[in-house]
Amino acid sequence: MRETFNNIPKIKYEGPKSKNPLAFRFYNPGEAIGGKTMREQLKFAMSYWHTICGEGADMFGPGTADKSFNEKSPMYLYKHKARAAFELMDKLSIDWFCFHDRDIAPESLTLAGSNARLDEMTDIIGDLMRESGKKLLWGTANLFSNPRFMHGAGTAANAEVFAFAAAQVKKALEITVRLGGTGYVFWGGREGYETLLNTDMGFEIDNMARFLKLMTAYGRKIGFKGDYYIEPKPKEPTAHQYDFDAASVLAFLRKYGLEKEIKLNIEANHATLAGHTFQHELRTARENGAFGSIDANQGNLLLGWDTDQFPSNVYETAFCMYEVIKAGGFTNGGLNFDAKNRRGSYKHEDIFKGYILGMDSFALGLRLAYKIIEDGRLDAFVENRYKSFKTGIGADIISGRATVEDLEKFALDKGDVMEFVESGGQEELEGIVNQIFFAG
Ligand code: XUL
Ligand code: CO
Repeated sequence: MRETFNNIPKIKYEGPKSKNPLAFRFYNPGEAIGGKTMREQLKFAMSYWHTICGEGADMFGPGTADKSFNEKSPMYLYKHKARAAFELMDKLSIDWFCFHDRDIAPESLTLAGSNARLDEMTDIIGDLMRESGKKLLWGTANLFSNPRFMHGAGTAANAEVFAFAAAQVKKALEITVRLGGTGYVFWGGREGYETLLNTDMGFEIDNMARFLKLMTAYGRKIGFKGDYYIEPKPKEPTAHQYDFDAASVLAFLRKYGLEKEIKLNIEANHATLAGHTFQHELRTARENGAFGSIDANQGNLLLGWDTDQFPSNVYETAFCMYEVIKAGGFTNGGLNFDAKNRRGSYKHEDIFKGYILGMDSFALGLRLAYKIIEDGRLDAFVENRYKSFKTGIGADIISGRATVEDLEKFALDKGDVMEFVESGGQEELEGIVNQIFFAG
């Protein structure tokens, strides 16, 4: 088959000292860490939209990267994109991918026409998957680009748009099932508002729940066995997105009885846009039994929008992998690089360098997370910090035996409790982290 990235070799692991820009320095797919290979632990996925479709357009100018692959007719172009996607995954040893319906097949003038194109491309992608052994981590529907979705999809002010969105997700679920997808993502797209002056917020959120109930039930009816995820995001494109962060999505799911059916897909840059750390969002998901999958990227903290950069911050990847390990690892989820090259990194080889950076950063993160756990000082500090709840009055609080009167008697007897209060030790702990990371 004709190669698309013909100047790029298969990327190999060459070790930390390699100066080859097209080699992994830390990601060694077959190496075992924590009883599983890095490949199994990290479950890297390619995002079809950024990687195969995104050309780097911004508010001030068109794209700089050529993803037209010298093809003129739309369906030839999308067939070429599919081959390029599988070539790229093969060369980077990426086993999984994720797509929106409109990434894999161009939209036609009618829904029926769009569905026919999707059917054709699904067959082609299915063949490429069988030949290569690559797998679909999750599918989703693009309910935000077409102008009909300007006021949202499930939360649109028009029932006609709600119906169209449902039909589009129905098809996206069907192709996800046909391709054996292990997940399906609901990212809120334009589900939110610009101003409350024109918005019935309660009604829109009720409709969002109606939409999700209909669609999740339909997926199960046609045999979808994987996980459903909501991907929280606080803003962009709308000023206020209903799926603001992990905690607000969990409250929404519980209000409408959807918490058993839908987990969370946590994205690093969405976390920071919400004013949280990536680890905070992962911890919130994990503590609520809702941890599912990850959109791996990194924001520019000086900017107020979703820059979707390839991750390079190893502190972030280490504490992300710490949460993943504590959650018991991925089941149906994985690490999807919802990340794109900077507009100035416009060459095909820059895509590979972006993925190499992201995969190496997560490989380092995985190695460092295990070091933190093996070192044990951080976990021991936290465990020890709450030790007063193990015995005496603390144990009575936990078991529910202690009454308010008991607590008052205890406090009166003690007189003052300041002598029991210990240091939070933040600086000591941050120093320990640096020691674990850099002392070899
Ligand atoms: C948008 C975003 C989406 C979802 C899938 O910020 O993250 O690409 O991951 O719709
Ligand atoms: Co995302």
